[in-house]
Amino acid sequence: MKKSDIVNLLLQEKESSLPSREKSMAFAPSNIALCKYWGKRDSELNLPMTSSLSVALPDKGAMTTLIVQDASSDTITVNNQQISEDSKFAKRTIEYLDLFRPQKNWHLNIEIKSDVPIAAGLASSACGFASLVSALNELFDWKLTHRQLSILARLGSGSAARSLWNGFVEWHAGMQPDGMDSFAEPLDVEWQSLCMGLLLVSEAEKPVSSREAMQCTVDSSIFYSLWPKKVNQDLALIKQALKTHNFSLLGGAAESNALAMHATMMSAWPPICYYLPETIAAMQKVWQMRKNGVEVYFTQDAGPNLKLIFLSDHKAIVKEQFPEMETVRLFD
Ligand code: 2P0
Repeated sequence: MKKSDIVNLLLQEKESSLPSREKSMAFAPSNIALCKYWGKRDSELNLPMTSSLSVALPDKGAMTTLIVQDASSDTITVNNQQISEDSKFAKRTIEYLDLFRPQKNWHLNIEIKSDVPIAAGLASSACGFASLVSALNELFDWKLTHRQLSILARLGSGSAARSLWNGFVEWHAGMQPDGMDSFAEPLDVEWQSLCMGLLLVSEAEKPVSSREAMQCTVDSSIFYSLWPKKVNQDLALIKQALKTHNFSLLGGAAESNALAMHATMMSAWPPICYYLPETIAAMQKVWQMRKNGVEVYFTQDAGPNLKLIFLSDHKAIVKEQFPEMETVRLFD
């Protein structure tokens, strides 16, 4: 099955394929997975091997503005800088837009304002595609549900399926070959005292994209066969922790899940290692703090940066240990 088949399925009942306005805009938050998405069962439709669970960063995301333009191609600007059509980022965006063009010669000016560095393991593609599909929904007045938008966002980037909501979100792996049961949903949980801190080790573009890293891991790591089992366990623990506000359970399961994901990468061939020396040093500091009775945990995505997880009572002491950390808002 192709991406275009899914788009046709979801948009077949829409009366007109032409946009109902000239301009639209939409914001989507980035999201940090507490239980990770790592590996696909279908790489055309970005169907995951397992479910995953994230928390949104409502102040870190992407605002996409779309303006219909009378031109021979699309133009893309990111934070007011025009992006070359030949760049990886532009190619991926244009290819995604091709799925929705009413006519071949129909083009857009796409302005993306992003609070997160592109491709540094801070979910820039998640908020990018989620805001893009939400802006398309406005432009064409499709009136799609968030669940349907989650499916369309997934076609751009898997983790984008989770970026349609604030708060905790679970992306169900689903089982159908067409992926119509692989969408995300918000969880009815709030946790005001839960804090997250971004520890930027490097903003440089990652040497291996998460897409390539995931594929290489699935194809070559002997440990990958254990990953679905690990996710099932961690997902259950994390959901229980959210329900009961059990912070030790949440932090432990999230940290262990991230470490296990990186272990599958290191056992891939060619090996994939997103750790920098500073990443390891920060991990050791976190472990030392826990030994000293300060409950702080970390999670790590496909990049060297860490996200620290702690409760508001410990904010001052964590900040003292990691002065360079940026605390991000999770809830209103
Ligand atoms: C996650 N990551 O759950 C995991 C953890 C990175 C590490 O989802 O190929 O950019 O576009 O579906 O979504 C990053 O992978 O990959 C990611 P594609 P995506 O957040």
